[in-house]
Amino acid sequence: MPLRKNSFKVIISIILGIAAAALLFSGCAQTVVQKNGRLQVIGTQLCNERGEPVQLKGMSFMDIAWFGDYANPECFKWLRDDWGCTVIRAALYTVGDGRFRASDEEDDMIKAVQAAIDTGLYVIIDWHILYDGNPMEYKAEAISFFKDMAALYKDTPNVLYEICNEPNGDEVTWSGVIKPYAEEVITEIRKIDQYNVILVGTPHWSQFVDVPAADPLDFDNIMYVNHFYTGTHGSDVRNRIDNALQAGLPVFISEWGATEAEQNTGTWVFPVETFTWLDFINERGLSWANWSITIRKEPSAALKHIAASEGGWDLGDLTESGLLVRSLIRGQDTSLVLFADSFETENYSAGRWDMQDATINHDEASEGYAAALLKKQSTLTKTFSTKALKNIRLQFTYKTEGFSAGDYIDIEWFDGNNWQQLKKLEASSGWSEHTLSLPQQADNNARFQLRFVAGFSGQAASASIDEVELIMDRLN
Ligand code: IDC
Repeated sequence: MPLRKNSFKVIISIILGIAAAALLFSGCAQTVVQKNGRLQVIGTQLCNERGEPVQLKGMSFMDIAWFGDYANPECFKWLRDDWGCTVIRAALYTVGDGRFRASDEEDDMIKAVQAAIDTGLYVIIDWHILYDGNPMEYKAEAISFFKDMAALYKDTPNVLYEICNEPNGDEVTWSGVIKPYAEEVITEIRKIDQYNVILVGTPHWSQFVDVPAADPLDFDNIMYVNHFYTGTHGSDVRNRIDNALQAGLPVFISEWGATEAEQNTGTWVFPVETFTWLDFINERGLSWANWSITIRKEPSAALKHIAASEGGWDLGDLTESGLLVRSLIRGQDTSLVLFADSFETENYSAGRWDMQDATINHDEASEGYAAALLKKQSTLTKTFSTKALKNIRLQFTYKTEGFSAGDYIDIEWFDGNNWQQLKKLEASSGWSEHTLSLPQQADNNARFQLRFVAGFSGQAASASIDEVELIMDRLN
């Protein structure tokens, strides 16, 4: 009897084990692909297989060849479950390191697509032309690549093809170059895969999305691509999107950034302009992918270099862009954590602190392996526009050592003209966590700053600050 009971138990646990493994990547609920099946384009609208409108939201990878480590099922699962992504764009640069290289990297694409299939996400196979602004330059390679992809994925509803990221250059006109290129490539794809949606780049780095209206493509399930960067592009580009839609062109935003298009290091994110843009595209039900999942040190990178390739990121692993975009994908208007830093990245620009005599403490940390260290006369300052934001909360943890009577840390904020005191912190021998609410004058303030100031009488005193977050709500 005990034996039978045990083998019964073993069988049950094997069955449960298999079921658990199957559920790990699909999750309990239906995935977006299970729910919607094969996509189709009806009028200007992306629809599911029942003809109901769908809006996909998600992240573009910067380069699956360089950052392919992150294109794995665990990472995609995190992007799906924590961020709410329904689409991943796998960018494969045609030219990189000064040479044509896409054909060598088909395996990276296949791996990325498989990770999306395993996690039930839609995935865009992006032929990422950029330096090679004329798609005709590697047309033969593009055709061979997309024939391979179509043969592999013709029966896979997860897949969308993007055949030329950003055509650019004066001679690269719609009717003269891009349309003839698209006709050839689409014809070859359609011989193999008759249904999966195909995205077509438009002139001038995919900003002139209305230009094809005068001379559209004659295929089904085609969408025209628009790209924008909220720190660079404004109402001109939005008007072109509206013109395109009014002329009956389906539009897909396969890449947008909450930063400037050029990856300059001035202002990193543009929350106000980003809200304006995202309201605009969400009102029109347009699908989108944000640039980008990468740990590269650049404003549009969503991840700091400490972010593990398997996901599981805490907010301190995300850059300002990553934090803002995550909240947008999740559809959050309140309790937005728009800045989170735990100093693991030292002077890595993602934290962008102004540290006057403050340093990094590697011996003490509330979590991780580093914190900011204040000594006599040091300050730690963060500048962060709160435009279009309200109810600013500051969260942090701190610990002191060697304080004499009268030593303190001042927390101050800048109202645009003067520094105001928020709180005076006393000695604390253990880590002590705080959330402080800022007064209303801190709302909607383009010149907002925040600082920790060491009010220490001698060199013996020090304070460590860690896990700093700024939390806020949208104003409107
Ligand atoms: C940028 C990357 C950057 C890289 C550069 C060239 O962020 O790390 O050095 O490409 O490879 C685009 C392009 C996209 C750009 C992005 C940001 O589609 O490839 O990525 N951008 O500059 N169009 C407008 C902006």
